[in-house]
Amino acid sequence: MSTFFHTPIEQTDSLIANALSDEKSRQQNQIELIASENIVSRAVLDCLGHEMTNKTLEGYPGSRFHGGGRFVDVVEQAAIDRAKELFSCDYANVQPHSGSQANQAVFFTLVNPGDRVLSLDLAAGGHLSHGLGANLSGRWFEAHHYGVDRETGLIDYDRMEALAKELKPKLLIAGGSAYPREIDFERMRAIADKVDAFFHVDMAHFAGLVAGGVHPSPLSCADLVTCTTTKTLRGPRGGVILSKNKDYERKLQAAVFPGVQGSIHTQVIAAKAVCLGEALNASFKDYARQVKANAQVLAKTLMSKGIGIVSGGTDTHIVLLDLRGQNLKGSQVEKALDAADITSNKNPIPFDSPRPPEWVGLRLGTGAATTRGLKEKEFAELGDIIADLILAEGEGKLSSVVESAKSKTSKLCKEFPIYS
Ligand code: DSN
Repeated sequence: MSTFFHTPIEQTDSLIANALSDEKSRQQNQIELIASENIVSRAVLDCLGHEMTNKTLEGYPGSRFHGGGRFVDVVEQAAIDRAKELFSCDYANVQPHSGSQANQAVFFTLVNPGDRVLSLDLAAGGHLSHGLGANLSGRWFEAHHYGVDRETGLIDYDRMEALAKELKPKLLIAGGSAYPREIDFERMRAIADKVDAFFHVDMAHFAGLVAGGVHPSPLSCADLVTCTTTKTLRGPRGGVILSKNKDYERKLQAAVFPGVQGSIHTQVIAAKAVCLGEALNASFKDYARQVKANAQVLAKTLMSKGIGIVSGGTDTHIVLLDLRGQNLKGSQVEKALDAADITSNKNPIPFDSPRPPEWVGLRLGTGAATTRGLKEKEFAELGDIIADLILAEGEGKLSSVVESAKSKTSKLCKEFPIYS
């Protein structure tokens, strides 16, 4: 049995070991621009591969359904305390296995099946767990959507208010996956109050910017706030629920467990505690400021080369490209960038087709490459590389620029190594 406890994966499962090794090399040798990704610290990785994964526990610190939980209690309590300190709030639940499950727990707490909810349209940057028909949230709740202004790409708050007055939703939701601008939380709170709705903010994407003090916090406006610890917060995959006060504490605790989940992912909660601790360090503010500055340089560089940017810029880490000017689909450009070792994802732009192959947007994000150490100079260079690839692809001449783009990307990867 001793081999079972000590033999490394390279000697037990070559298929998976090789895929793990290839994935690590891919990350080392590609510039990651997917907005929902980041690069976690060694300390976060140490938690994710730790023996704590063996521990089964249900319930909350000090009140568990299984024995032997005293060290996990230390970890979970630290994660809760750090989340509360980081976001200046009185309630935090760090158990949700994902952002979607955190959102499910919010639905469970605030509304009943069949109730109306009003959230950002998916094509305008919303998230599938906010009422998409194919998602449980859209099956169990009557979801309606507000959108953005066709000209400016900014949320149309007047239309949102008119819709809220007409539909009288029980829940108004802010946030999503691809809206690049700051959201007017105060205006949304006022709209929710006018129709007696709850107000939920899903800050999964920009939580790290809030933590770093470069984005307004929704905590004082929203009834409940959810986020992931992935993305700009730069931690493990998983969700968190936050509230400024303890008004919903009892309901939320029960909504997460046993409402939507059973036992916790103990090793992930340890990793969440570590990432929240890292975000409390002064250096995290520098990182957050740099993420935003890099996104602004990237957007400006691309615009200067004639590439359309939804809303004409960004206030966050997200830069959403509108490829109609080059007559290209997002999937084509995703592939063109991949050929030069730059990772991105096709995305709808506002009013886009519901069919992914027809989407004419591409979403970029600056979190991961900022963690890697790239600053304004390198993001301007990346903007030039990306623009060259897009313009060449639009003219059917991609092969003429790929090799040179690839060697520039490779140089950046070598200059800013990860996990080496
Ligand atoms: N919502 C997906 C994204 O933004 O890419 C995954 O988190």
